[in-house]
Amino acid sequence: MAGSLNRLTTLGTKKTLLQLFSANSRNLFLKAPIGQNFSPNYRSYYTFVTIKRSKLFSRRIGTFVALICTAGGTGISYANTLGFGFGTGSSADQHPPKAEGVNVESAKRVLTYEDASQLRLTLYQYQVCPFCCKVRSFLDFYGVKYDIVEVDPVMRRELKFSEYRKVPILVQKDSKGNEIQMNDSSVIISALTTFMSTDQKDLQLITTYYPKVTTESKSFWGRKTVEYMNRYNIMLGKPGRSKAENVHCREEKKWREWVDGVLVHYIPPNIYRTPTEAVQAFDYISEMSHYGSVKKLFSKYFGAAGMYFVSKGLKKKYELKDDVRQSLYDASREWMAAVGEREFMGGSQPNLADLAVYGVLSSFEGLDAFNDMVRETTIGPWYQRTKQAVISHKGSMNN
Ligand SMILES: N[C@@H](CCC(=O)N[C@@H](CS)C(=O)NCC(=O)O)C(=O)O
Repeated sequence: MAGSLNRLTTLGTKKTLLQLFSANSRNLFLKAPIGQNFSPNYRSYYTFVTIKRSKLFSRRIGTFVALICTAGGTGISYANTLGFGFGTGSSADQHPPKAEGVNVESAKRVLTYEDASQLRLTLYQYQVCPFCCKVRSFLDFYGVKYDIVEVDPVMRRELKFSEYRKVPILVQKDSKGNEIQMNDSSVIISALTTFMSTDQKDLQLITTYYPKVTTESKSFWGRKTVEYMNRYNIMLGKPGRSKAENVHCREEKKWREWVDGVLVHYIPPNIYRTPTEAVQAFDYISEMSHYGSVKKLFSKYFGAAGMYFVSKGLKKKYELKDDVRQSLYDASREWMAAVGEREFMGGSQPNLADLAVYGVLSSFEGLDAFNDMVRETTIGPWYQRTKQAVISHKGSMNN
């Protein structure tokens, strides 16, 4: 099956951003061409799709403004992501008690050929958003094919079809052209897991199990906050799980909540810890997001400067230690203590908690914060095992 997969082969954005913004530009933010072979070294299992853009700005002055906005916007979107509160809130801030370390295999969830043939998925994402990385790690592990639309973090025009203004969004298009939209990384993962592991194959119906709750934010910016109920619940429909399976499900759910409520908030204060690290992080973000050279330069300095200061606020908000690395190390150690002697928390294969922790950590793999964490804790071997399982689609029906 691997041979038939599409993947991103080269970075298709050859024009500079100045050219792209010039009066004659018709297709802004062209994405990469489509290749045919899957490389196990490449992290994901997808095809980039091209979004046609109408002219955004016709004058070069627009370029300058747009670049500054992009840098700032990337930072603000990322800060919003992680609950800094530019009009959005975060959920699941509960710190779970220590896991019992249950020694039971997670029930094998497999995507059958029949299920897979029903799925035509498109992921709207930012390449380095931890929540998007989490969804990709899930899809890749199960060998689910999907297209990717990289969203521009400032204009977010690619999301204009949706009321929900965050990424990831996963859209399923059935053979009749009906579209089903799934929002929120954890809802996406829970809904697809429900689809895979039960007789319920009506994805539209499954999404109704995760109803939207909108609350008015009390913040100065006063925007509405959208949350989804049951987001960590797999809807099995019928009882009859063994006691051990129930314990396993509770453990898996608790640690998935921990990822969104705790772990993810430790990332920005660590990757933007010093001005040098902030520049390194923005270099990485622009590289991974395939920014053009001018956009890269602006995002590197404006974005890095902005996020350096924003991350100080996040450090305070989420009560990280003075030396923020220590909080990251504590989190890694806590996770490894929960995994215990097991190969994965899920036993001999990753469960949804393994995939969530891996996905979120993979968003800053290679940066100083990541390397320090691997050096100072025992998380490295587990991380590599999980990565291997994800990139080789260990959860797919072929394995
Ligand atoms: N709870 C959501 C959080 C998603 C999120 O915050 N995404 C960020 C990008 S990493 C975003 O779209 N931020 C834009 C904004 O908040 O305006 C999830 O798990 O998917």
